[in-house]
Amino acid sequence: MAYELNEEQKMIQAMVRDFAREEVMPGAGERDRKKIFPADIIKKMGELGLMGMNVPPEYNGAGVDTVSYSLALQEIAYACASTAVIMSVHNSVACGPIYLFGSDYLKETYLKPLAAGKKLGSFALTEPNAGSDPASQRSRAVKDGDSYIINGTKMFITSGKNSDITVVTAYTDPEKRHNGISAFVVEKGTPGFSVGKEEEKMGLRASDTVELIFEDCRVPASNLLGEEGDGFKIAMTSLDGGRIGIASQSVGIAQACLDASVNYARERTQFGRPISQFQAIRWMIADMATEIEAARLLTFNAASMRDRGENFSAAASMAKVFASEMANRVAYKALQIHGGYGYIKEYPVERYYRDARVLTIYEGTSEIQRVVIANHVIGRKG
Ligand code: COS
Repeated sequence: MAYELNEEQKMIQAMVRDFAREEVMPGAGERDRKKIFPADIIKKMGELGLMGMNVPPEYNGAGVDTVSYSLALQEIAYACASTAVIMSVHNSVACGPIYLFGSDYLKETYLKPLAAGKKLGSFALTEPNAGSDPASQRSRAVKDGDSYIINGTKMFITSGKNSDITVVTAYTDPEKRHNGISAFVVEKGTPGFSVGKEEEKMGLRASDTVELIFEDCRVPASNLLGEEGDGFKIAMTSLDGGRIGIASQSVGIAQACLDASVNYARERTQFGRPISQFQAIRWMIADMATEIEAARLLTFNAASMRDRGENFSAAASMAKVFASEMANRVAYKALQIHGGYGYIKEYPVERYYRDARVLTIYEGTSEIQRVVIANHVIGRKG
């Protein structure tokens, strides 16, 4: 690999690879078919330090860098993409904003159990009419004494049903548009906060995606993240990190597609020889391997920039758009190489193909990533 890992990064990669292949991979197909949330696996991941990877040890995190986080996510995604998205959302957009913007009180109360893996986190920004354009959200939070009263409906929330703590955005001052959105930490069980419809998805079926409903939900004013009006920037900053997570998930799924294809092509004999000896298959595999390597390097680049404290927004978008689209091309080829066997559930590529599809959609569509990249390269006004 062109990217040189240090000893700690190599150790984390090896540890997570062993865990993922021994404990996460075996049940992945069944969890997908039966929509079983991987609760026991998430618990073990907490014990291994995978649920607060970039959070310092003083808040129960592992305190490792973003490159290590990416390596770990790639390994989990290789084994089970559903488990990987739960891990990514928890680390990047639940622990992330509380660590970066939360008061000491919020860190003590919510970040510590999240980073220890004792509680699970989710992130509620999207609404039925506000996906790519989060500023068009309608949720409202009105100050009332020492509390805020939140009303609104959030949609497509990963882990919304199984999480204990949610970071939620709502307008405190709709007149101010971007600068009128605030972010709050809301606990499961808070009166007025309930889980609505659960979606029936094409892929990532072991991870729940739900509607969250806030009806006169009263949260203490101390659960405000940052200041009133910081919500949009908190969400955008968190999503920058989240996009490195999704790029890593994409690389993991694609690597699983490649390895499955190489194994299959060596075993499958047609016209008297293994199909791995036919140029049509060899070239597909060569392209898959090359694209995966390119995506991995873009992902490590964005992660390293974050670790060095540089502005990594555009780099994260580049990694996300390239890796997610790459994973779809690679999954398509993997299924093609498997022929009819790729289309049935006995082989895992059928699941990889379905799981890969959402990668170009969630945490910012490919179109949004190109907006971010173009703004960076050309400037907002050209
Ligand atoms: N980090 C910090 N601040 C950011 C930021 C970032 N990555 N991106 C934008 N901001 C700030 C801007 O600097 C601007 O601040 P000022 O008002 O102080 O100048 C403010 O946020 C508004 O930015 P902008 O005018 O660019 O906002 P737009 O509404 O035009 O949208 C995009 C910008 C499209 C990039 C943004 O809305 C986006 O990422 N949308 C996709 C959201 C998404 O990923 N949804 C998926 C569901 S969440 S799982």
